[in-house]
Amino acid sequence: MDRVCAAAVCTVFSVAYSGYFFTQLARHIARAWRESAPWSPKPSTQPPVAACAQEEEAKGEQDAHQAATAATAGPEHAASSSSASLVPPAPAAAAGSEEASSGQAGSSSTSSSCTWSTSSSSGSTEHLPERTEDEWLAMLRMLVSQGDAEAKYTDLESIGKGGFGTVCTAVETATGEEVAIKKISLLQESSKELCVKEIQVMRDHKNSNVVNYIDSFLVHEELWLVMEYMDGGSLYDVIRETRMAEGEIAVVSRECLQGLDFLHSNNVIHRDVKSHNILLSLDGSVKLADFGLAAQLTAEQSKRRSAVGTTYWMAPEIFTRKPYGPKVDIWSFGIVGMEMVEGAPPYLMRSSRTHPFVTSAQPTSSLTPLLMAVQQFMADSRF
Ligand code: 3AM
Repeated sequence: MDRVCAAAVCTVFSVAYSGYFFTQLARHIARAWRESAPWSPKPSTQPPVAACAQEEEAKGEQDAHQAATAATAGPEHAASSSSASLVPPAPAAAAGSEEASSGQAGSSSTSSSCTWSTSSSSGSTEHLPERTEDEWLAMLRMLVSQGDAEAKYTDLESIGKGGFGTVCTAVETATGEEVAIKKISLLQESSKELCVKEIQVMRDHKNSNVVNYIDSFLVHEELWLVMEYMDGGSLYDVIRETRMAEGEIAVVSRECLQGLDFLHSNNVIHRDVKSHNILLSLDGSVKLADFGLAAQLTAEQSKRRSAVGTTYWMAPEIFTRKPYGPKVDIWSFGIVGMEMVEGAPPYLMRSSRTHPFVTSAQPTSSLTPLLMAVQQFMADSRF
């Protein structure tokens, strides 16, 4: 049964990976063909759509930067700005700030794994203007709603904790709707940047396989990110408590791959795909969550280089500090497939069992005769 499940997951993984590869290849060929076609409006190294997107991206980046700077200058500027429209969808992150070691202790309950994002000192793939903490805060102020969240939501009950803060269930007073509120402390360095990105990605990429963003507020020193409540818990909980049947693994795989396909077709890389970040509802819906480490690719920045993610799920190109794209999420999802079959990602227990060659070693005292013989040999050879 294990083998059958492993084969099923491997098949899903390889089909997804190769499907992805061939889709990209087909797009690449189609683009090259369009550009070389005699009726092409004018020869260009960029297809027209991409050139347009590039202009908008650059403009958006500038607008956001100006808006952030204006808002930093004083609250009246921020108040006079219409909120979301001033901030472009997920501008590519500043190398220094995105990469700034967030030390975001993963929400992972897997003791030896960690979620991290570290600075990439080399490479030109992520070189954009660095923002200060104040600028990120200004952007955040423009993204969030102005109301009194503590009045808008009642009956808050904590359902879990992560490195970022806590997640609560709550009831929206006006509608009686149950929601989940992720409370993220803004006191930690880089947390404001992660909050900005998480809001932007969730707000701008709504899909039936992505946890639905509802609203956000600044409450004292916290961001309250209000989202749909997923009453079935995380895939991690399911894996930890049960053994999933083949059909269940297949349906979860299909739903997650649909979510990833949606994100990737919008040039978003999740960068922290793992069972903890896949949430379920009792009605059977399966959704990707936790977009704090997500990256928006642009025409100018079609690859990333930051070492970001959670160790056991991380694709080799991230570890080896090579430029990478959306395929890293497919690798991580392959590891999720292995979690669903085997209950844990590969190598989780590796640190407590080393290779038999090493564990069969003699005690260190067994080296003494060897060292004495060497010394004797050296002493003899001196005469
Ligand atoms: O601590 P556990 O793993 O039980 O699944 C998430 C995690 O639960 C849960 O909050 C905990 C800390 O991250 N969680 C996060 N977002 C959620 C949501 N939208 C959620 N649970 C339900 N709905």
